[in-house]
Amino acid sequence: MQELRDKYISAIAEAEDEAALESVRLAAVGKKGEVSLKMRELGKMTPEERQTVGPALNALKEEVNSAIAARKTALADAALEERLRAEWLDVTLPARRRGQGTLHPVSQVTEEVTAIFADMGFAVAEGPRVDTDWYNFDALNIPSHHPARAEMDTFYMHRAEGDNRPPHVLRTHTSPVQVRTMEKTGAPVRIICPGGVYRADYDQTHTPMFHQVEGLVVDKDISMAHLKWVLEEFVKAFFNVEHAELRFRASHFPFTEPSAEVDLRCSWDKGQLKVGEGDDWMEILGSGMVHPKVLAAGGIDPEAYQGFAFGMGIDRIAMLKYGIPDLRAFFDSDLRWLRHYGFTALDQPTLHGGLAR
Ligand code: 2NL
Repeated sequence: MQELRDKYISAIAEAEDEAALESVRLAAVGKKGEVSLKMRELGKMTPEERQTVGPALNALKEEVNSAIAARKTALADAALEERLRAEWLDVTLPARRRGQGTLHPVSQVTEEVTAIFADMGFAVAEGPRVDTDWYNFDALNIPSHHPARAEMDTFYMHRAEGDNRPPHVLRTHTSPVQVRTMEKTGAPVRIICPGGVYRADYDQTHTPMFHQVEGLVVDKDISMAHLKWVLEEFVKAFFNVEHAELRFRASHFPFTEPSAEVDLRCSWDKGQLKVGEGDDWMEILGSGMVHPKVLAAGGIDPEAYQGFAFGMGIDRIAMLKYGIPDLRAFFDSDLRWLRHYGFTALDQPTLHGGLAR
């Protein structure tokens, strides 16, 4: 009995896999197994013999079965360990081969503009693309009857029949983000707001979604001189030139007073733009001193604070800087275009690393 036990216990310990273990089980306690056959011999024994051998065989059978179960668990654990080792995967590795994807010029230029203004102490503010018509229009001194409201070709969100609340709109500029920021933080404010905006317009030079960056500075004793310096610094850094000349042309926006459109001295040589020299002027942005009503709408006392603001088209300045001829191609998702005009994702613009490539 002891021999039988030692034989099977060591066979179980030596079984390398489930199949080997199953053969040991059949040889020991299967229908024709050695232990089972011994149990069948109990009938031929005397009652006295049976009383000692019977319980001993039962105990042996039980010991063999539980040793098999334990070995089975150990084998399964080892198999799992092995699988985990063999199938180990570094999920932090890039999913695609490097160098396949590129940064869209809009993303690249947004990063460039952000780096330049961040260096001058501006924070980036973001907000919803669907907003109330109060934030998009009324707060910006554009009341319902104002022609700009019609001119802006606004996309209005649908309201259920009988729902007479004022509508939500797709923001037509990023100004509502600036109003929200004034409300939230109060003065002083020093932010830029880059992002997508929407107007129902589609032709050679307009797409129904495009990108804008607006800037807002509110503090005590802010004047147009500050605006002029900030914009000059921006233009020099953005176009990588030592010298830039700006021309402020009187204009009109509902949200600024006075207002100015800003032109940049440049030349066009064989379709190549040169900034800071030449006899041409190119309009690059709109700007002005924040209208007192807009400050008040943002919860800021216009008697105590002033501000300047400006807005420009990201897609447009991207076209100028990188010589991209057609605006509509920006939003076609054509891989050949993206590979041609795209930027390396791991080569982000920084002021110290250089903005132009
Ligand atoms: C343009 C002109 C401009 C602003 C945007 C602004 C925002 C607030 C208050 C006052 Cl919250 N002004 N933004 C001001 C002047 C011009 O954009 O031609 N954009 C492409």
